[in-house]
Amino acid sequence: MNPAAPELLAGLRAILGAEGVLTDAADCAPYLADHRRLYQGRALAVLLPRSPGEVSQLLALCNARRVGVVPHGGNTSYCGGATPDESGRQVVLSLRRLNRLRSVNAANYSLTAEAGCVLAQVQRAADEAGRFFPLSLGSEGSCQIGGNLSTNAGGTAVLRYGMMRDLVLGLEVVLADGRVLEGLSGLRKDNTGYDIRSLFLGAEGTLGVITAANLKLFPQLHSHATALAAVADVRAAVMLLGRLRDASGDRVSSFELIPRIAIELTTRHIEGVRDPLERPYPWYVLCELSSSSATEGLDAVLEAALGAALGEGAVLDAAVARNERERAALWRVRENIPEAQRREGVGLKHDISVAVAALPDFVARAAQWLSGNVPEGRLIAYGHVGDGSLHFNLSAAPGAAPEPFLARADAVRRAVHDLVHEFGGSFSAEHGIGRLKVGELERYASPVELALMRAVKRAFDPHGIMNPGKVLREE
Ligand code: S2G
Ligand code: ZN
Repeated sequence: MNPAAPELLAGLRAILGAEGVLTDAADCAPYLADHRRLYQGRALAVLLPRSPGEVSQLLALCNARRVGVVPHGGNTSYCGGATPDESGRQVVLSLRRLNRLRSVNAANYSLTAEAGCVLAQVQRAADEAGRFFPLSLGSEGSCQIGGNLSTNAGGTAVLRYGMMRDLVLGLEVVLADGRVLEGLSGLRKDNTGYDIRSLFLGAEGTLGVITAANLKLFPQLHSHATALAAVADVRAAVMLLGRLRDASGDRVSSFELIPRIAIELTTRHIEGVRDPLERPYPWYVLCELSSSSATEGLDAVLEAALGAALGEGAVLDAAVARNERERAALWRVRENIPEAQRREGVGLKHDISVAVAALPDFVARAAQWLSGNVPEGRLIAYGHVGDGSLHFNLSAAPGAAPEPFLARADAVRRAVHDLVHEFGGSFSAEHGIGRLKVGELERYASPVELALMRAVKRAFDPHGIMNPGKVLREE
């Protein structure tokens, strides 16, 4: 432990109390490894502030001592964004105890939550106020609002409601030097100078610590129509999206691509999941219409649109949910794809996006490269077609040796990301950069973008204490 540590820890305990500073190895362990177990870090301490004031004081102290601070939310990052490095010189700042729901304003359609609030807690609070908070993720039972904001989370309702960036009315942020940006106004219109607050959304804790947010609420949904439609290929899926948007008065709230292999993996590995259709098809789409009106007859709209598509061969088969239980069963297939892939064995993940209309060509080109270069891999391309965003994952074929398959990871990542770049797409559609994709950002961001990002980082965090090594390499 470095010689200055005892004094620093004493200063931190004076701010946070003994219970707010963890140093015992067992207490710290849950904060030192990422969700995917890609990284195993070490920390001087794990800090648990209970108020923005405590965050302000601890950051001022760490900034003065040049001690790296790693903000930590629900630890559901796919890129190691909340895990300290191996030096043992950084502190982890957990927002877990900064979790008050400060206010719910139904008339203003807004809610103010502290960063440590779990997403499901915010969804419930909105519902109890007769409103709806639309961010929906598989990890909603454990991910925290601060992490959702810091990674600009997406999920399965982006098509209708946008990403987390689109759901924010205001932010409270503590800067590296302890100053507090008070920006929690519930205003929908405020054109007064630079949009400073937006810089913190998706910054992954590298510019400051988000301690609270004023979030947009929406009218509660009173009707859904949900179906799993079988299609021949990705092009048919994209065409079906347009068809349903037109037929429903743009009521499509989710539109998720599911390849045949994902049906096989979820029925194999996930308790209670069955194939919703009688026979296998190459591709499927889970589509959902929703409305805050109970009298729009969305079921009839969906059935008519799918019926017409079936008649023309644009859709090969379909299962329309007749009740809430069947709707939940269809969603269970989709939401368990990541877990089913994990249980199947070793895999490679790519979180990409291209223009929606370019998806068919991209998938065809990438699949062709993979079949020629990774014969032992099985493509699992699934996810948010409506946003042009796919989880372009590979699973090792049954019987394939894990090591040689994983040894191909760099070559596969390079080929997939270079192709995404050729299509003008993004190599990180949802999951951010964290530590895992720092090199990819340097490769694909333009020199102007990188120069501006570095200028912002220097301006907001001149001593580089905020989540060092994440998003941008340490200077
Ligand atoms: C999703 C999972 C990411 C992955 O949409 O379920 O973000 O690569 C994810 O499995
Ligand atoms: Zn996703």
